[in-house]
Amino acid sequence: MTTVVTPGCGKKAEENKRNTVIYDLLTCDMTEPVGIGVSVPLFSWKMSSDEIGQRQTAYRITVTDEDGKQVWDSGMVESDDSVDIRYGGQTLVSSTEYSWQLTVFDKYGRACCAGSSFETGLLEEDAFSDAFFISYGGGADAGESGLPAYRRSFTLSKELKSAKLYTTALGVYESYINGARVGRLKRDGSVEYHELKPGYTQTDTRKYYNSYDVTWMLDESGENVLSAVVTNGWWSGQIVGKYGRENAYLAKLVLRYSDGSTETITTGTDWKSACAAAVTYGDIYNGECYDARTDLSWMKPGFDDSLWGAAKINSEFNGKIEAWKGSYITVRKDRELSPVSVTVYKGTTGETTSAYGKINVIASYDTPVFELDAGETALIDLGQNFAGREAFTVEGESGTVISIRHGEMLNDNTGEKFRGNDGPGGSIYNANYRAARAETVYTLAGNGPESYDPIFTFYGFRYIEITSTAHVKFTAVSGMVVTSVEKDIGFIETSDKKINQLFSNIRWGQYSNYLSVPTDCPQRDERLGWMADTQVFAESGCYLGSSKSFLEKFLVDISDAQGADGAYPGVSPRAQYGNETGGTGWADAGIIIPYTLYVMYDDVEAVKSSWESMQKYIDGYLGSTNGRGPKNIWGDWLAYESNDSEIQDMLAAAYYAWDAQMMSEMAAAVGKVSDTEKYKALYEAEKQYFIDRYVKSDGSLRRSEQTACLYALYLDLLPDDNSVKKVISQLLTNIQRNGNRLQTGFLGTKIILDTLTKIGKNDYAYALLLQEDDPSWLYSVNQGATTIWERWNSYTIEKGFGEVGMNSFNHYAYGSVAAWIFRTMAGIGFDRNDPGFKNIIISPVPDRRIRSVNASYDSAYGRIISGSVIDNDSWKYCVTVPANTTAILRIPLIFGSLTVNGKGTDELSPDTDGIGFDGISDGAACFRAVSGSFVFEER
Ligand code: RAM
Repeated sequence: MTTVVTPGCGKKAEENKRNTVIYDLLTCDMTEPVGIGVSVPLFSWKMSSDEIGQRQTAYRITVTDEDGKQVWDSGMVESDDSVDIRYGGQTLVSSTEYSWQLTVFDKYGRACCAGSSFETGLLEEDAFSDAFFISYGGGADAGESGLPAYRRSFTLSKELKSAKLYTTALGVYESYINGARVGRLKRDGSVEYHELKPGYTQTDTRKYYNSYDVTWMLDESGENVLSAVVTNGWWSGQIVGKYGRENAYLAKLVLRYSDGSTETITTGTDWKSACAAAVTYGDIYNGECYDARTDLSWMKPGFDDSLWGAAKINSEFNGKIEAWKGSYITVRKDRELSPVSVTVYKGTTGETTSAYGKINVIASYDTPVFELDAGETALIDLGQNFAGREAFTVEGESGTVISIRHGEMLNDNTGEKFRGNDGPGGSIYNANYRAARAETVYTLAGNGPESYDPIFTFYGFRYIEITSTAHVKFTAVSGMVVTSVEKDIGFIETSDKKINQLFSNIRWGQYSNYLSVPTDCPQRDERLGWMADTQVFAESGCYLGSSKSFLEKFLVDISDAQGADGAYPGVSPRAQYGNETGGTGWADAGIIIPYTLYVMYDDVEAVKSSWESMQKYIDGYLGSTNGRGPKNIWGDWLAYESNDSEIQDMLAAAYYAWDAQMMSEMAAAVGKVSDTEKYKALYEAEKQYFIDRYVKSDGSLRRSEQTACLYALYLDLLPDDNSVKKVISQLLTNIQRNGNRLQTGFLGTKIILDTLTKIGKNDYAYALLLQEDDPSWLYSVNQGATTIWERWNSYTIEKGFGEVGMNSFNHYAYGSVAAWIFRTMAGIGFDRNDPGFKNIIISPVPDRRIRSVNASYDSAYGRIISGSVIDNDSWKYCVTVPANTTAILRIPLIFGSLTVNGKGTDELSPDTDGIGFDGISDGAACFRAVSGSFVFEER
């Protein structure tokens, strides 16, 4: 059922002339999900209106099943809640499509209706008790080079009503029906494919299954074939330390016939297997090999599989199999990349003992239509660093092998070795991938143009280099962006091109690193759920792209990875580095992420579901440290200043205090009164612990590194105003001494601009943001970055490449600045006391160097829009507060006079203008507003 939006339905339709609509109906944070695994779905929606002060006064939800039978009527609920409303009806039945109808009553009591749907997955605990993971069982084909394929042929015996397919694997898999890749048929007729299934979860603990309605894919009149191919993925690949021995597939196909009968096909020894796949190798780190000459008739009906052996049962996995959770990994078609240049080269010139020389260019093209001979290399620049894969169309003789290498950067100049180059100037640099081979190898079928893209792997790259064993002609090449970020929700454009580039770099960092789990980087032999990277970026991620269900899923990974002592590891799911647990700033992600979801999306459910795990960490693990807090492992990672044990001790106490503060707020949000007090007291105790050890008798801090000062100020860990003044002066002196440059690593950078804003030093914040020397955000922009780098100077035009051991060009941690840009430059902030932007803190701070700023943010309650223009003698700031929300505004008084929607502040009437003046405080005019659009002008 489509999300139909009918303003003013029912009796009162006539009256509702105003433009009030209900939109974005979500079930469990997804639009019309198929295969939800919960018995209590959550419903959300948004309201938009051009009427001042429009809001929801009540709602009513009814849910009906496939037969039109009502299974829930919430009745009229007087409430302005529209996020995560819990289902309260009859027990839901597996594999059933439900539709829900929503009536929202506005401030006049007028009705506004909309509808949506969801489909349940397999809700029974033992849903897969009759299905088994199957692996290759051996047989006559054992010498073949293809990966094992699995097939099961069946004939529909009666008229089909529906066919639902539930599948998962040990390894990354694809299912096919009659040769076609299984996907979700959308209402517009397009097919949505889910990539890299079943995604990354704690390898031994949990697998998610995918649900598809495949009725449309089956042939009712004859034989059908369900088949699958499974690759290493996050099961037997190096990324999980080669955990699993054999890859395996699991499926359950539920066929419902029109006569009411049901038939179920499940994986077991009645399935056939053979080394028959065209994919000969598939691995996350290393890439994919594909032989297009492979006869794939086995995927289709009519194939005689009598020579195939029986599949064997694989019992390596003893964890849980659950319905898919989180956002899907998909190809962002709206972000498909076309090459910006194609260069063909042959060999090198000018090689010396100290330099690789330069590539010897023989042709260049501005479209991806080109020919290539053996011995030549085509270098393609996709113009943007990203995670995903290439797609291409090629013609050539059967058996010709093309190999594709990937890189984020090009070697520079004449390939001087002392600059860190790993090849001739102009060729791909990928020494920073370390042990990840990251290569596509494709063998041509040779029967006319053939198209291909490797779907069992992903690369982090901007450039590809193609070589071929014989003459080939390419007619298309593109970059396919693979990500868990389903849609962008926050936008900013300013008059400053470099800031815009920075912003774009951060967004691409999110696409690239929100991929099944939040990763550190998408290219080298790592790509892991590093927890500090995740926590420092989480708020920015929630501003930029839809992150709620993605991070909620990660919370499951986090608690699966948690140790028996309550310590969270440095990476979740636990893989390589999994034994480094309880590290300051890394382990604390277990509390910071639920908190971030709570403040950004009003996600109380995330708090509730993580509560036990969070308590295990704070009460259990941290509680046993006698007040010192988490362990010193990485500290303020990659800081330019000292990151010694005393600094790390200070950070440990600060994070412990912060954890307590967040727990206290979250306890209040879920109605745990005694816990609220308990954690408040814990915060105070930790504050005292910090003061006793790190604040000197004159009030200053024992250490004046930026990160030490920042945490003390940000978390209010200082004893009195005098001490605050002293530490502010230590911080500012440090920044000045360093020429207005930050010296912070991952942990300090997250809070540096927010802290400067908090202490009223926005001039310093802007100075750091607009700084162009090393280290600074714009420094890497000036070095040509299209994503955020692991180090501020991962590459410099002056000196070349940074230390190869740890030098990612797509590491989003320093992108944590996006949250400050939204909050301060655009003025769109959440209110900790009424989170999820239900009440919005609008507090823009302009800087004359950035003439205009235009931003919007699709919050959980609707779209907030802000725009501003400043020049020498005037400033104009416009903001839209969405329906069913309120706002507190602080408008800095920069010029003499201020008007609001053309009126003086004293002429405003909250009733008619939707905004009331609250007076002046600290140089800003303060207001309270209901929904509406407001224009502030100063001259
Ligand atoms: C690196 C990762 C990550 C960081 C850890 C400590 O290997 O890339 O960014 O969190 O180290």
